[in-house]
Amino acid sequence: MSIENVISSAIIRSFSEKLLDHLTLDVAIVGGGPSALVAARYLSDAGLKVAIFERKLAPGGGTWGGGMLFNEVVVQEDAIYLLDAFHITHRPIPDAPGYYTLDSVEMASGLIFGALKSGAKLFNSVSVEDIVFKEGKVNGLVINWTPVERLGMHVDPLTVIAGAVLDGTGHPSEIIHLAAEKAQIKLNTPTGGILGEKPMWVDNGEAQTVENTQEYFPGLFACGMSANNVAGGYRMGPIFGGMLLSGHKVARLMIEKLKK
Ligand code: 48F
Repeated sequence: MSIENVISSAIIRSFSEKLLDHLTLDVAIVGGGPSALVAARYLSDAGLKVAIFERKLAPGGGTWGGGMLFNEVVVQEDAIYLLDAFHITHRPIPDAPGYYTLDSVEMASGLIFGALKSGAKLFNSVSVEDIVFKEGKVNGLVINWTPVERLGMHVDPLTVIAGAVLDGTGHPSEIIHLAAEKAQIKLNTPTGGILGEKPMWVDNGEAQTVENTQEYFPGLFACGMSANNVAGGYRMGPIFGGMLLSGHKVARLMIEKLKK
């Protein structure tokens, strides 16, 4: 075989094997933002089969650009153990004890590397366009290539089946929206619906991101800004401790549920 076709066939075979091996999952994660990447790492460390489906070419979500494209972010003391676990460098802010700055690109790449090294698989440029909903339960995801979605091509999707689904889609809570609207389910919120994100209130938003991280319907969890949007939490801008802690919390909740 020519080297050209050695390369092509190796890529096609290797990708196909990876996808085939991940059509049935313990956890299907939608979105590769910071909270989801932390969750992916701890879910995989617990021996669960995990895949992340990320719409964009590069996972990392809202981490890359720091604050207003200044590529630094802030993390508070409570979450520093997670930065250490991913070997991400941080520096104390001299006049604000308990707060640290770090390079947002190192954070994004460190979280991605840590999640994948733990065994989670990433399918990028893949958009989740629907859920599999059978016998009153969320059973998996309906996926398609992002370029197909973006070009509005009339191409049918494929599916993956999962023991549980994690909505890590950030501010829009896309998967919980789909579930609430299309499957007409009642969510585990005071109204049974999505309450919607509130404006900026940094410390409150950080605390609520962790509090709001939970199972919103059997088999359907949310973390990060998605959880805040579902439960009506405040936004917080470029401080990321709450996101990291939310990812760790949701991993613990999902492990507990799936190992029962
Ligand atoms: O929004 P995002 O970074 O998720 P997060 O973990 O973190 C939020 C922070 O970045 C920031 C913040 C902190 O102060 O407020 O916003 O909650 O990443 C969400 C990822 O999900 C992908 C999207 O491209 C992004 O990378 N995503 C969204 N919808 C879909 C999706 C979908 N339907 N299918 C696949 N990926």
